[in-house]
Amino acid sequence: MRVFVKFMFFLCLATLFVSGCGNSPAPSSPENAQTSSSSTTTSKPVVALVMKSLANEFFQTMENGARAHQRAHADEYELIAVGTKDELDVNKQVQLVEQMIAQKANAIVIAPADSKTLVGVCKRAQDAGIVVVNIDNRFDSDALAERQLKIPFVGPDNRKGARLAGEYLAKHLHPGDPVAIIEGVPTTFNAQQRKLGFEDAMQAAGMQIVSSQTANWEMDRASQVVAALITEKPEIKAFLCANDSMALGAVSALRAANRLQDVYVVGFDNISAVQDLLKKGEILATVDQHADQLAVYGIEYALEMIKSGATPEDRETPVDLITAETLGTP
Ligand code: ALL
Repeated sequence: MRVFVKFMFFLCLATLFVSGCGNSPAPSSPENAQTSSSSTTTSKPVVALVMKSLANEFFQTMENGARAHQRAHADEYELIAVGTKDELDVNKQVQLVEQMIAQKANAIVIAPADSKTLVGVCKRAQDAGIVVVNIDNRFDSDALAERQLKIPFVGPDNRKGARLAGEYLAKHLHPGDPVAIIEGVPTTFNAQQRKLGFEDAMQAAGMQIVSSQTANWEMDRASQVVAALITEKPEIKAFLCANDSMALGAVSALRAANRLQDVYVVGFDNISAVQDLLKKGEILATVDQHADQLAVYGIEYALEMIKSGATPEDRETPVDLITAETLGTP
């Protein structure tokens, strides 16, 4: 029976590429399910990687890393990789998890767009016998406890990562200098932690945080927020951005205001789009959280859990400071 269900599942996925299937999303849209598979009938476990905005290079890198891992372990599992169109589409992510439950994936590896909202649907997945692994952005511990849920987390210490970038920035500033924080989506644990890490570093070095505002992880929003701030508070000496998309937005606003030479920007993620700017000194630092490996660690956990039935401990993944020096720029 199970083999038949899996057969129907893959048949359905194959059909997607030709005609669409039920109310599943259309092929080649960001949220579309694309399976890395060499056969259509299999008894291999199916792992679903559920990401956030595929418009963000961070998640494209994550997906590429996961696909490369699947190709190297093609005899061990099948991979479905899905994501949303933009950073705030939490409901779409809930639907994607529901879709993976309906398709009877064996495991769901999820980077939640919101630390609380996704907990309910992940509980439904677990109740349906699906292994769930939380990567990148940690679920809210109270929301998990309320539902008596145990889901292992695989991801970095975001506070530590942000502190690294803040400490490096502090060496380029003078005590008392005014700085601003550009936050990610405030309902995500990693955005909250990065804000705390930036604050730790700025307070320790005696800087003055004159503003802390969200730009929801998004480049365009960050550009607007920074443009407004630099007009309102032209004395700001640095913007600490909780991801690189927002650091890129900050740079574009500062360039437009002709302030790029005298205001520092730091980011988080080490996406390739910031590399040139780091080398040119337009972004001072970022933090590599190894997007290509993050999902891979989660997938390995999921495969282990499918085999053993046990829930492993949380696993901390590395964060590294990236600057023009670490990139080898003279
Ligand atoms: C977080 C990631 C990245 C990313 C952001 C945008 O969960 O850790 O820093 O830029 O999501 O969705």
